[in-house]
Amino acid sequence: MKIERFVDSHTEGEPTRVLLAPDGGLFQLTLPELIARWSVDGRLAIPPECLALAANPRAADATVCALACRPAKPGASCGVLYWNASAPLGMCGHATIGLARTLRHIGFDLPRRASIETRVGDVVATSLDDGRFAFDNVPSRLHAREVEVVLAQGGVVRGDIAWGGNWFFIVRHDGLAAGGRAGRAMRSHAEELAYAASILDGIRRADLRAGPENDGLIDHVLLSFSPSRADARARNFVLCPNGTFDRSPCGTGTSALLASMAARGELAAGVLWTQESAIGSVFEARYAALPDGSVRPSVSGRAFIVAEGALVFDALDPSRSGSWRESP
Ligand code: PYC
Repeated sequence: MKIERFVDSHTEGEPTRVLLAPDGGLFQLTLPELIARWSVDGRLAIPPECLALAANPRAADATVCALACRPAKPGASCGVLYWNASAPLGMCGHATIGLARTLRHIGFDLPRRASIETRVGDVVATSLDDGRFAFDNVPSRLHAREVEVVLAQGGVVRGDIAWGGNWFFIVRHDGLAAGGRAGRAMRSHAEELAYAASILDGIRRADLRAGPENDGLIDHVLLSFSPSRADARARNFVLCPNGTFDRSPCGTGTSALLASMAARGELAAGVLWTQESAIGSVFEARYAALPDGSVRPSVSGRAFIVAEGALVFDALDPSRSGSWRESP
C-alpha cells in the first residue's frame, strides 16, 4: 500500500494529515481489511513508518493522521483510521472535521450528512451552511465517578472515567460540578502539561483500566477549567497519548465530558455547550440522550486546509521512516 498523497488541515488549531491513495482518492482497502493487514497477534499496530508521518521532522508533533479508505458498508461515504505519533486513536473529533473539510477540498462527492466508519463505530459528518462541519459521535458514556489517582510526587486527584470515542480521565477545575470546589483558570501550557502527565503516569502505574471499548485503555487526560472567553462554558486542556496537548477543544474529550455531565445531571439533553480549548478556540456541542443511558454528542467547529502534496522518501535521509537513523 503506497502512501504518497496528503492534505494537511487544522481544526480549531489542531493539525490533521489526511493520507490519500496515489491517485489522490480513497485507498481501495476497507477499514476492516486495513486493520487486519496492520494487526499483529490480534492487536492493531500502526507501522513505524506510518507513525512517523505524524511526527517531527515530517509533521508538527500534535498531528493526527487520518487514512481515508473505501467504505465497508453500503450507505457509508468512507472509512478512516486515525493515529498520532505514538499509537492508533479510536475516534478523533477534530480529525473527523478535518477529514470532511478535506474530502470537500479534493472534490470528493460528500453528501451533506455523510456516514464515516471508524474503528470504534460509525459517525455522521454534517456540512453546515456557515462552512463549519459537525459530527454526531459514537455513543458516549460515563464509566466511573470520582476515581482516585495517586501522584508520584504525592497527593491524590479525583476524576471521572468516560468514553467519547477514546477513554478520558476527567479532572474538574471548572467549578461547575454540584457541590464541587471553586473553579480556577488554566495556568501555562507547560504547567498543565506537567500536571496532566503526572496524572497519566499515576493511571499507568496503578494499571487503571476502563470498560471494554479499546481494551479499556485510558490514554487521554482532560482537565476542565473556568473559561477565558465570555461565550464559553469551560476551557479544557487535553493530554494526548503521545505527550502533546490538543490545541482544539478535543471532539472526543468534549463528548466524554458531556457524557459525564449528563450522568451527573449537570447538563440537559439538547442544551448548547460551548467548549474552549487550551489555545482559546471553540467547539459547540450538545447531546441527545440514548435509551441505554449513554448519550450521542454532536460537536461542530471549523477546519482550514493548509497544505497538500506528495510525501518524499529520500534514501539518504536518516529520518525517512521515523526517528533518526544513520544510513548504512
Ligand atoms: O478531537 O477527538 C479529538 C482528538 C483526540 C486527540 C486529538 N484530538
